Amino acid sequence: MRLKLGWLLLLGCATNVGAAGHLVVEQAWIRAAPPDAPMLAGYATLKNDGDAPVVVTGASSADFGDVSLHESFSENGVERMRQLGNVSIAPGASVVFTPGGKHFMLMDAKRALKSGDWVKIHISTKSGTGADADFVVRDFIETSE
Ligand SMILES: [Cu+2]
Repeated sequence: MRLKLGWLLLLGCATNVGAAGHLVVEQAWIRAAPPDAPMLAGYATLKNDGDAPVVVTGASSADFGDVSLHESFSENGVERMRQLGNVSIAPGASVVFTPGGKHFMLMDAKRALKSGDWVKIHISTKSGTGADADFVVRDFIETSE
């Protein structure tokens, strides 16, 4: 632990001495959709490899007029979605955004996106600088995990 903190200070990553959260975005992708789709959905694993909680407050992208955090749920057998509030991630924990659950709702696309394209999305956090992530556009592959 002492060694790790030492490294942080050495690299100048820590803006204040002490515990800090650190957001890492993995396996980020956007589900490919027909060109006339009114919205797209993005998914990723958000990991906190810092030693304080990370609170995700929102997201934005130059490629979309609006990006928000959503969660799908089913109510009386009907699939619906709602706006998510802040998403808190404990140190060492991950939150998975995945089809049927949490997702990034991407509205008002500024350009046509097809399978294989990349989109940069900024994920904002309450303290700190957040994270920039590259999302690849691809078809949904059903996995049996
Ligand atoms: Cu949604």
